[in-house]
Amino acid sequence: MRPFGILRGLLLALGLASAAVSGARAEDGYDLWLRYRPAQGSVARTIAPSADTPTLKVARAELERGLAGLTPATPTADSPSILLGTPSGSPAVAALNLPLKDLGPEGYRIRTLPDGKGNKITVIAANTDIGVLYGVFHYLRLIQTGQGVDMLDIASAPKVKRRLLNHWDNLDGTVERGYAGSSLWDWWKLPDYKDPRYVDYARANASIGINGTVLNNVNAKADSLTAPYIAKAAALADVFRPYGIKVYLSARFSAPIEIGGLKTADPLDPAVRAFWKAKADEIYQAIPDFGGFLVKANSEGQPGPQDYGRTHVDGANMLADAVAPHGGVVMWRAFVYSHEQPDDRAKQGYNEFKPFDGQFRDNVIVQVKNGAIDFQPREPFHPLFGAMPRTNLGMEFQITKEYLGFATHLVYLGPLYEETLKADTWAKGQGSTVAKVIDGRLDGRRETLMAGVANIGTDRNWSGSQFDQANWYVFGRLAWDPEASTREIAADWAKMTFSTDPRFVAPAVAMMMGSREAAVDYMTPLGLHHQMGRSHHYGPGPWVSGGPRADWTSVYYAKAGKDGIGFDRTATGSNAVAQYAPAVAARFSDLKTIDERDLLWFHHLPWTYRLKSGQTLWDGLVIHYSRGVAYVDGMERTWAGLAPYVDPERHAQVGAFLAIQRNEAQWWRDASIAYFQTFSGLPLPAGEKPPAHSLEYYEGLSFPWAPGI
Ligand code: BDP
Repeated sequence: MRPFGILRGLLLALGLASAAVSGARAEDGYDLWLRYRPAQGSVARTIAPSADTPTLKVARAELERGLAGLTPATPTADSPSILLGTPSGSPAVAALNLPLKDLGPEGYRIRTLPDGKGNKITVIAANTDIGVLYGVFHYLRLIQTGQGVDMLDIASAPKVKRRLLNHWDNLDGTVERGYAGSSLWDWWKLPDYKDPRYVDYARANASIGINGTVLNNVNAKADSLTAPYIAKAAALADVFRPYGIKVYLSARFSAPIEIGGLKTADPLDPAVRAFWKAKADEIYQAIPDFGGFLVKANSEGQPGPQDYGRTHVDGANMLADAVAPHGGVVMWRAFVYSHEQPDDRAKQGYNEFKPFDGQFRDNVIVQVKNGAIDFQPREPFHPLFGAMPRTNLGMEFQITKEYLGFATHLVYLGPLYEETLKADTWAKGQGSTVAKVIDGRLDGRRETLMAGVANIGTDRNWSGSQFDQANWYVFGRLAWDPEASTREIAADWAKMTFSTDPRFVAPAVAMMMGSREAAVDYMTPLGLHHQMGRSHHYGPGPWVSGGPRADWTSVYYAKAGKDGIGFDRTATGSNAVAQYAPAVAARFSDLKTIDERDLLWFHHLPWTYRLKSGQTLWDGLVIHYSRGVAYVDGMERTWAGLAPYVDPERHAQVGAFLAIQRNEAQWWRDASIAYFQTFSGLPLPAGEKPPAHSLEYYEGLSFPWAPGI
């Protein structure tokens, strides 16, 4: 060995040795929550042979991989063993007669039993292979989170049938509203080259129960439906299939014209109907378990049935008929609002869809965003939830943080999702929560859906930041169980992703749980909404006005003036409240009963209006902005103190991002105060610092290269 080589070897050895001591070797986040680092208190196990189907093979491989990492000791002859399988595939499992009937096609049971030879055996059983895989991930999670696995009796089944990611990925590799690099899908090299990363994508999704993926942007190109692109999608479907993940495609409504040589896309035209039938047949030929189509129609300039004087029902049912013989579905988005329509944009989705309740085919799911505007930091639940009992209604959440600071703000979205799911629609009296609409219980619906707009790209850490992985994670876990606790999910994630040490977990989870409210505070407190920069949606832009349409401006939503601020959606204003059940409408309408978090969403109030705290509205606003900034300060301090528990690479990245967030939170506060003060004309409350710059300075900032457009 040359002298340099010896030195390098020595350094490497030293480096490894010291990393081993601190238990914190360099990591870049690629492994997500599936790191499988040695855990405490677990034992090595042997795995009994099981049937050799593709899914059981990956289940077994995952278990081996997990156990090898988590419990590196070599199994001995008397190590307890694990049995995997289904009653139909494994006589050993069948002989146990475990209660599996109520667990459906994806549920599982994990039970520890005596093996008859003085030892124990843990059985992971399900009705189908994919249930077994989900059970394996649950079992590994127990070890990863430091829970005992000696005596288990666990059963779990998903409450929502379709748990989908929606990728807003374009064929040129860009991702609309994506902040994590380029699209994972290398369309150009597919189908011949399948990036090994696709397997890790599938593993990660399966580990949280996600069972479908819409590969392309809702602002779709018809090319995705041509033969070469169907072959590419089929290649991805082949990779994902063993992991229980079905492929879906966004369909451009005008495809019959663009790729079918027709003069029209009128859904009642026989040639158009024949085009879609043939197209569906062609896709199912290549992808027998294809999930179906997602459609954005007559929304933000996308083509749709209304272009031909037809309705959403005509369009959706026509596509539904094309995929029905193959068992497919159509997810038809309710995110519609029209330029020509002078009415409050918040009302338009409901107005367009509610009259069609009961008219959509059984294999149509109307996919509704969580709120009536557009994924804002806070929105009241969408009034369509609870209002269409004879229609399958699916939830669309945004995981990518278009309106919540992109990838660099630490904002855990669990509480946002939970707030919506727990909201009471009162559709059938008290307790008619959005969660019950989504999982089908409220109206006895079986075709159920939760979709999340993905935050995944080619960044090594997948999501653009370490903590944004938690948003992917919590989405999957909530889609499995919309009533799960997002605090517990945060704790699981933090333990699996970083450390099980309670000195890490408690402060990290506390920090995560308050982070969304902090973002609301420094961006849009007290029910304000849509105050971001124009088009890229980066940073504050409360002054945004003019341009092609009023409802793309900030001033339309805040309605700030000398007389006050806020959008009157009560009976004296747009009366959007009337779209909710009477009990809900009454609560939102009445200043005495409305939760102040929604105040300016529903009310236009004078600057001197008294909040419940006794502060004036103006003072309260300023104090909320500052509180948000202070929370980020606190996160920076907390994170600095967590260095002993986190590898240096990820610790440094999170720290650097928190510094960005701190500056941007201050920017949001200062710019918003500088702007709104020109209307309130009031001084800042005592002790509040004036904005660092003039309003002109903030208005003059421009970001032509902001990501995600
Ligand atoms: C908005 C996004 C836009 C999407 C649209 C949608 O700004 O890029 O196309 O939603 O959901 O939030 O269709």
